[in-house]
Amino acid sequence: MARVLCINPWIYDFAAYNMWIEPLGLLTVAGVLRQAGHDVALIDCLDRHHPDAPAPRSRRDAYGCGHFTKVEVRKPEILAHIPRRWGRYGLPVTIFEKELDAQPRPDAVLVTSMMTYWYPGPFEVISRIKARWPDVPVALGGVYATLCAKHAETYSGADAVLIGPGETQALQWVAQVTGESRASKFPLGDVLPAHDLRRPQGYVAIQTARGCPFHCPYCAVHQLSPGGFVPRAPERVVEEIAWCVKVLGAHDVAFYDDALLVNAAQHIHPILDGVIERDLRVRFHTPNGLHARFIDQSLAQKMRRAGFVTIRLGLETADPDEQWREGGKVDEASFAQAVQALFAAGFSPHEIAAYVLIGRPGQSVDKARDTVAFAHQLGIQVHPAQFAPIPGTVEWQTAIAAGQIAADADPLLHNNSIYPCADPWAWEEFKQEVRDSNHALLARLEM
Ligand code: B12
Ligand code: SF4
Repeated sequence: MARVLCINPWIYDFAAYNMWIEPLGLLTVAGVLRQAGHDVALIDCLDRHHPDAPAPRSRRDAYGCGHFTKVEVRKPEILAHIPRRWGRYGLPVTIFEKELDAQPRPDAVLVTSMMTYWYPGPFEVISRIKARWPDVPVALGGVYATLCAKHAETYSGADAVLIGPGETQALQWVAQVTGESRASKFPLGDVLPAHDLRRPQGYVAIQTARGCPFHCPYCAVHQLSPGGFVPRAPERVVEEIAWCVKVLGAHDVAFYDDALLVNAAQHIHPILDGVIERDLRVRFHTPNGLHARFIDQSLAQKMRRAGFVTIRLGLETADPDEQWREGGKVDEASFAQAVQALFAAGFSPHEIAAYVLIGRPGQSVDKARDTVAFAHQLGIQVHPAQFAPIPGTVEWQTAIAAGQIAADADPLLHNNSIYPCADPWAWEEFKQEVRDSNHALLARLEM
């Protein structure tokens, strides 16, 4: 048995808010190592409920979301021109070091990474681990490690950068560096993520399927899930939700799926039937946009009964030509029908919003205004989602060809908050317009 320490790093950014953040990839890998017989521990730098360093609370926190503690730090040179403060979000460094003091020397350390432009967090963790235990092997995995593998291999200081899904790789790597070879006792897709390693946050993230059958030009899902779209067995998903609710005390569940509603009859319907039959009192949230075209009357009603309260629909654009070019995953008619079905099922305009992607290479602000007007006509709010160029995608190539980003750009420049491919002023003004018109819409609907 090897002693494996897993670490979820801090976020370094201009802004960060906890919207049901969970290091689900790391917990999945931890679950696999644990059931194979290794001794696994977690340090979560984004733990908002740490007893010695609770994160700030505000009256607007809802459903387990909220702010992280922020410490302002000097901006990296490459971001010096951005007139915003940069900082480290999460546990104070002193608390992190105390957490390390409390750990016996591990045989191996696993560090995860999320957004490509958040790499300073993993780097900081790795350098602190190496300063304390120079001989303990450290592996880095996750989204940044996969999408920017060369950068990670060159600069992270990790002994190994493991690319892509980590279940098998982590088992093999731990065996290789510790000599402790353990086989998984169950099929890997059947092992539940180790949600219990995290201090209860009131919510959990659940993923019911890997990958996505669509091919949007700006999305990296096919690099991250090279095995294609792989749904889990609905009964295993219900079991996981039941465990999180009954044993871990979760009240809120955020779906991390890329395509939650695809094959609805075989997938989301039986999952929600299971939730309703087992009377799991929980609220569901979809911070990742849903595909509106799969929402009909019966699904909308079931979503309502099962406890959905945060519904985000991917709209991206209401322009039919652009929709067609994007692969036709959404069109005006099916979007409008979905919204009507949700309202008919009893959802309120406070619970539903459309994501509209902004700041894409060459995108017109006027067309985005039309998209907003379309959503508002249907009676739903709009949440602008700022575009982040992702290496390896079609849109990344477009941005390079337009001279908006260099092929070897520092990943800090992928940050969606700095509008890497567009004029920040135009889109910030647009965002303010959207905020104002959202308020006007809600005020009108409440009259
Ligand atoms: C859930 C999610 C979110 C959540 C937050 C998640 C979080 N924990 O922070 C929310 C909804 C808040 C979010 C927001 C955004 N997101 Co997002 N998100 C995702 C999503 C759908 C799933 C990630 C996930 O948890 N998957 C489930 C786990 C099981 O998979 P995993 O993390 O990859 O882990 C596996 C492997 O990576 C590996 N692994 C992981 N850790 C480790 C560690 C070791 C040691 C090893 C060996 C292996 C390993 O093994 C795991 C199991 O196989 C991904 C897409 C995707 N399919 O990955 C996009 C994705 C990460 N998001 C993306 C984007 C663009 C955004 C937004 C910018 C969207 C927007 N415009 O608003 C915002 C940015 C937020 C911000 N503040 O900057 C991009 C990445 C952008 C980038 N440059 O990095 C992705 C890839 C989607 C895409 N369009 O391609 N997101
Ligand atoms: S539908 Fe969503 S997850 Fe699927 S390819 Fe498009 S953006 Fe990516």
